[in-house]
Amino acid sequence: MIHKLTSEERSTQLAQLHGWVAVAGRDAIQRHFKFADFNEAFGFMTRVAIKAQEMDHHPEWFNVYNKVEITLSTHEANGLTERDIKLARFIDQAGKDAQKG
Ligand code: H2B
Repeated sequence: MIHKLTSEERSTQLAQLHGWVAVAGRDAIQRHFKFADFNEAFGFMTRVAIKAQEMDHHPEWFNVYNKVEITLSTHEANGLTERDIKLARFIDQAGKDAQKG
């Protein structure tokens, strides 16, 4: 079983990410993205999907046109783990160029 982050590890790691917030009532983090249009949003989602498949670690996400909401948690651990942090770092990088606001 993968190690669930302690609250200390959690806050250290979260401080190094961009715009991720804790989800109320659940050990998970969430970030909202807004892109110029659907094409930019879906291009971003495609890059994240390829990484997720490689990592065998998948986001929970919701897309409407140019908006993407992403929630990360490790189902197997029922909480936040290093895998979520690793994927969040990739997502931050992938979203950096394309993001509008
Ligand atoms: N993604 C996430 N977010 N949490 C998991 O525990 C998880 C996953 N487990 N992707 C993987 C797939 C598992 O179901 C497969 C069988 O390896």
